[in-house]
Amino acid sequence: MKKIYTCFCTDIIHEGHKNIINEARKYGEVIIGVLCDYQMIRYNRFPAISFEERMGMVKELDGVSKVVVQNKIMYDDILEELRPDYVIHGDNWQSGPMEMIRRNVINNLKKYGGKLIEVPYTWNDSVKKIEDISREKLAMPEYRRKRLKQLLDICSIVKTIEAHNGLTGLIAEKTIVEDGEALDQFDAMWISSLCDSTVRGKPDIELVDMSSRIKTIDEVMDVTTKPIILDGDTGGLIEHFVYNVRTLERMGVSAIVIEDKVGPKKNSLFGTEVEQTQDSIQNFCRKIEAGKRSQRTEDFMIFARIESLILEKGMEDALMRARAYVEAGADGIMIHSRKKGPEEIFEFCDAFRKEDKETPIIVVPTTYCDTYESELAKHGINIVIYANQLTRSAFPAMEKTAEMILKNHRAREAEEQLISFKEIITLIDPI
Ligand code: SPV
Ligand code: MG
Repeated sequence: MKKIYTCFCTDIIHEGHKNIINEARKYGEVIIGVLCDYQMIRYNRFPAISFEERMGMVKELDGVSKVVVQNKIMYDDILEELRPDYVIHGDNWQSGPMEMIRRNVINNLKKYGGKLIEVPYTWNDSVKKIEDISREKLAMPEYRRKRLKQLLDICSIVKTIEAHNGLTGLIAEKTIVEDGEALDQFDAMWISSLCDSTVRGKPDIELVDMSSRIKTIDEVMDVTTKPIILDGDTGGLIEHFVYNVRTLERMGVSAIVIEDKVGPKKNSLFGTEVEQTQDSIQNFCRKIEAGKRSQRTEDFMIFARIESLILEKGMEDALMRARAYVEAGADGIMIHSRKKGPEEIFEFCDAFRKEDKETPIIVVPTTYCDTYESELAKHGINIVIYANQLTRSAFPAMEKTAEMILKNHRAREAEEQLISFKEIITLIDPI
């Protein structure tokens, strides 16, 4: 009996999958690989059901002889292990980022004389509806909210990018790259106070109020499924903070970061160039405690952001505050720095990790941008936030275009550096 293999990277079975199995059965016994969670979130989307449930779902299918775990998106290991006579796949991977995986399969099959069978990809209204419902489920508050905690369990470092409207949300949601060995995408989104203020032409001094910030979150949520971390500035008055925690939790936000400064705060990237006052440990702990008391689910997190290094108060102050904030119930510590190198961040993390192995550490490597994610992870950092790069790349591009049109008295010259609207709207899903 010949062996035929396919990998399922899905949390829902529709006629397309059944069609693959029916075709496969014509060639021999059907073995299905279920892609592990970590690889699934890099390659596709976050699974709406657990890995065990996905295994069970595939095991129940008619015509399947064996179900195995596929641990990597590339097929080298699994084909070496199983040596199937055939691999079967839909023909939808002949272009785009998945093409790299197809090439990998062909090369591996060549090694021992296996063959690739491609069947027409099943895409019709009913399959589209099932896929849409499955994706939309991920956008629902109860699914989205808990996803950050799930990601912290699965990923060595959760990659987070700033989004401040529907379009930047779509970029965060849909940008996917391949580097010849793997596919990659962002895990979560950061709603930055700096960018949310800047795109409105306002300073980052807690001037844009919570109602406006909530409108931004809603706009981003409307077109995305990835989890959201809100930059909550100082958190405001404790009496207001507790209400805002409830609202954010209900909306499906996963975490709020509050910084230990007295409002209205100024942006940390100004450091000591402007007058900024750090909150007392006691008062900030009361805010954390009140916020934690007010939330209603286990999913929502409050991260405490320490400004001691920004305000040049020293490492000991930062560590003392970290201890106190965790004690008060903070679910994570954001440590911020505006140094060009990561040394002081690493010093903090190494010292903190000696005492506390569990509490997530969050960093914002804007000034120390040379540092790779793998180095951050080595120092026990769990979440990296690229807090403003999308806004900073859009601004000079827009300014240059405006200048070109003014100088040339027409748009022809600017056209060279523009993409067509057709390309932009491919991001937008039709209903
Ligand atoms: C933000 O993105 O608004 C932040 C990070 O708070 S920073 O601008 O570096 O302070
Ligand atoms: Mg901010």
